[in-house]
Amino acid sequence: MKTRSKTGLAILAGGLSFVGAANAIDLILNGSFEAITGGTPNSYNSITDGTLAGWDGLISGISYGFNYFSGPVIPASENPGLAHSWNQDGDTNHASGYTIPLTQTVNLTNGVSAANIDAGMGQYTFSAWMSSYTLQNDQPYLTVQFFDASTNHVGGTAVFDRLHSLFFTSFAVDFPSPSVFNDTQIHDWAKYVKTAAIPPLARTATIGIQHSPNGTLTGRADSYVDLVKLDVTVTNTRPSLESAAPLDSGVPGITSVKVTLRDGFYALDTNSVQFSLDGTTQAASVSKVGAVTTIQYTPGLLASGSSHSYQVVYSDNGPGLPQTNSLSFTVLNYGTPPPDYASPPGSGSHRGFTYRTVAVNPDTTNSLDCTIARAKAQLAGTLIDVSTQPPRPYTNSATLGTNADGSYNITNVINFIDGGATAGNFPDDVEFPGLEFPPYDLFSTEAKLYLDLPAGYYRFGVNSDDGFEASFVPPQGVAGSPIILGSFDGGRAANDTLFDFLVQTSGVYIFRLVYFECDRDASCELFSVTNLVTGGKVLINDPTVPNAIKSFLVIPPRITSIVQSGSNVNIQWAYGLAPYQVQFKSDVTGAVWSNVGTATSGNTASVPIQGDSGFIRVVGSP
Ligand SMILES: [Ca+2]
Ligand SMILES: [Ca+2]
Ligand SMILES: [Ca+2]
Ligand SMILES: [Ca+2]
Repeated sequence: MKTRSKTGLAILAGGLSFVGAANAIDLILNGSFEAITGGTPNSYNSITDGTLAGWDGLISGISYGFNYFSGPVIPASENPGLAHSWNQDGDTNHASGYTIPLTQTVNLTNGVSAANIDAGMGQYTFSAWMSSYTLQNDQPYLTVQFFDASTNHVGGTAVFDRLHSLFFTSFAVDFPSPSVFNDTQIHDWAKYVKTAAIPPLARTATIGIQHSPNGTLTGRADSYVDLVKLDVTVTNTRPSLESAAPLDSGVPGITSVKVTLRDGFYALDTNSVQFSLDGTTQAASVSKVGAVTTIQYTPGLLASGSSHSYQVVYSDNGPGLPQTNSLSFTVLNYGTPPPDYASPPGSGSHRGFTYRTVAVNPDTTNSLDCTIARAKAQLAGTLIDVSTQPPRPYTNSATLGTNADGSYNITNVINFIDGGATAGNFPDDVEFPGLEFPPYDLFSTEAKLYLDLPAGYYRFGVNSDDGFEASFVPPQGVAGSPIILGSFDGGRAANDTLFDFLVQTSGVYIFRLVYFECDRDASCELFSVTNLVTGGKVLINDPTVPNAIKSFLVIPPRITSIVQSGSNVNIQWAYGLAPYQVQFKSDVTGAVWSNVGTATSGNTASVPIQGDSGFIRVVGSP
């Protein structure tokens, strides 16, 4: 994705640190991080936890030549100097995970008079180069905020997040030509640029540099930043892009597109706004409050894994040409169970699900893989104990439930823990079924839930310590493979994995959750996210929550085999609750089914052939 701003003076997506103003003044002191002092000399020919004039907080540096990023260095035409900042922290104890920014506050009136700012004639161009360490997922995050003479916040907050494409212009390898943002160059040096009006009444601007709250932190932050600039100049400023969503990857299949634009000296003409999605003009809602115009459009369901672009074109009450902002996003991959995997909606009975636990003897000294494959073998009884002679499968040391397969019927929720008090998102955890003398290691569990799901788009989540795999499975007698929805294939502390799916046809679907524990703590929760925007979570089948998704223990009998044998047909069926009654009718429109034989607790029957055609069904107990 790229953001492109067009003005009457310059049309270039990247390559200019300011647009259309030859006399811009950079207000930032030491934005190239060349002269860090104090702290401790480090092995990268720079300083660790030093200070630098203008900046408030601790700062570490790395000299170019220690190239821990990917791709080329910042082009010489940008004058990157000899070093870049390595990490930055407003918290001198490093106790806050590098989320308290290193800051620099500048006086805007050093570049633009107060009268010009208040007339909307102060323009700023905020720019920086950002990269990160190739072996970790740390990322830098920059902000600029404006304050009036009484230090009240005015205007919006501009954010450069190296994880996101908003205000990204180009990678070093392409500079000064624009690049298409992508995740494969996530550790390359990338230039971000935003040009907009200084909000009227603003007197100071504060730049912040921190670790991206949208990334993960490993050890010391590797949030590489160089060439931070805040160029200001006087011009008749124009409206500019302030925010846009969605962006980049991982967007749900149902989403709403929202763009905000902020007026400059010239005001946006709301009647001029044109919005298009994937090249097609759409009737977006346009509203304006104060200086901010909001454009919103909600498309229908977007295909799994599909890529999209959207564009806003708008004019203002000045003499310039219309401006265009183009943005893009990609929908995450979501599962879609085939409609024939479902039993009819409302056909589930007896609230609950089955849960089966398989554990190795607690005093085993063997180590087992911490993987989904190990869990599936353990549940299938095929996991081999190599310490036995001859090697044979592990025996199950968990206490078996009363169902034929050793599972338990659970009537409420999956909110299990081994030995501890609480874990995950929901309190009131209980011990895993079948485990009575915690703590256990190296066990696996399987939950089977018959979920009554109205047609729609869903987000589920599993909070697990350690891993899991969630899938929809075809019922017996229906061809098809499991639809894998989400998984975590390894060890971790209790953490969420969210996954989306689409139900095309309302019905009762068979949902399988395989969970496994490796060592130390163990816990598992299964929940739905009731609101994709607010992220509210509800445990599946929670009897105390009216909008919880319902799970059932029983779905109607389903004939799995029908074979002629002389003057009979032999049928087999699965599911349902015994005793069963086989029934027949010769005409599909006939109202009356007649019983064939007497009720049976088995799963097979032989039905005499009557006439040229007929219909057979099996009815279970309520
Ligand atoms: Ca530098
Ligand atoms: Ca790190
Ligand atoms: Ca819990
Ligand atoms: Ca664990």
